[in-house]
Amino acid sequence: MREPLHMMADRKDDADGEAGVALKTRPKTQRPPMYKVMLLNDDYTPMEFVVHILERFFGLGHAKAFEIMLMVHKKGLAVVGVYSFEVAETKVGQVMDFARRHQHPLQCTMEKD
Ligand code: TYC
Repeated sequence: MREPLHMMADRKDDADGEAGVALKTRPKTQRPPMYKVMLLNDDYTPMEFVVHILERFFGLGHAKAFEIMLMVHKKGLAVVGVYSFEVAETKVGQVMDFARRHQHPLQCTMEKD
């Protein structure tokens, strides 16, 4: 049976017989913030082009890419992945560049998860 923390506070480390120092001091581990990358629907970008983008830049298989493209088409937008800031920024840049080079108005954005 463990005793309340306030009673253990002024005793020597192992007085409770648990040698529990490492477990009791639990420093807050900081995880980096994550970012959702989203595709937005529009009326002009061809469906196959969006599927190609999802395969090429997000590593999705064809079936999954098609499914997410359809979700964007129907709902207006969808999250296509969640990444660290730098990776998310790179993906957004790659998609926007590729769409612009092919003269499609496709929009890709990111926001904090
Ligand atoms: N709505 C487009 C069309 O009907 C297809 C589309 C899907 C466009 C997803 C953008 O992010 C998008 N051709």
